[in-house]
Amino acid sequence: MKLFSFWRSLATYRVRIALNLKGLSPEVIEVNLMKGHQRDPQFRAVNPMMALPALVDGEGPALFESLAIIEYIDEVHPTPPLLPSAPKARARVRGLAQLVAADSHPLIVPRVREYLSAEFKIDEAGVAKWAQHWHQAALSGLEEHLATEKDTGTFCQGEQVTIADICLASQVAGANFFKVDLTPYPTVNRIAASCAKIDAFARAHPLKQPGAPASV
Ligand SMILES: N[C@@H](CCC(=O)N[C@@H](CS)C(=O)NCC(=O)O)C(=O)O
Repeated sequence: MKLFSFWRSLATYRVRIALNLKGLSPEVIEVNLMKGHQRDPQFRAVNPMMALPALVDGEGPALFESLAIIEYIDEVHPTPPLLPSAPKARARVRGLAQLVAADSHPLIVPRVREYLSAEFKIDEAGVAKWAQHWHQAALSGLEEHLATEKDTGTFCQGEQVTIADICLASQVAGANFFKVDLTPYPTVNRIAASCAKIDAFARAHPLKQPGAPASV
């Protein structure tokens, strides 16, 4: 198994957590997003969207999109399960996960920030404000769901670690990268702290990966 990865990639962080939870250790191939290596022809042949992560399991082509990869890992290695069994609980977990991975994260990835600055001449402070805004939108949505819904427990869905917790952890790591104040989101913070105590989450953290700085 080969994982195309970069320390700072939040989507790859999600997949690393899932792999760790399942006890899988793929070979890691670095694609340096800060040097634009995702646009090199060799990686474009792996993932035409020129985005991380990509996972090759046995024969290619590579799998792409973090949530699709995580569900694949969960289907092939069902223990421990990353989705609850009840249909409504599964939909809630997928909804919380997509709030992060589909509604917020795509707005703050390098290609979007680079386009804002190159095409619209938005300065560094403006791009940071943009990223903070979309982080806050997702964090507010998560907080409202998690603080008010009875299914919330130690984790997003009761006592089971699910794909929603994986996504929540990536949202909080990204918020820290972009210096977003997390105090208005106490339930998100509490669940992120519970996740951080689990070795599979701790080892997967962006700042624990080869090439990462001590802090950002
Ligand atoms: N929706 C995708 C996001 C993929 C994505 O945009 N990944 C970022 C890193 S977290 C990336 O590689 N971006 C490259 C770029 O924006 O140029 C997923 O969840 O896998």
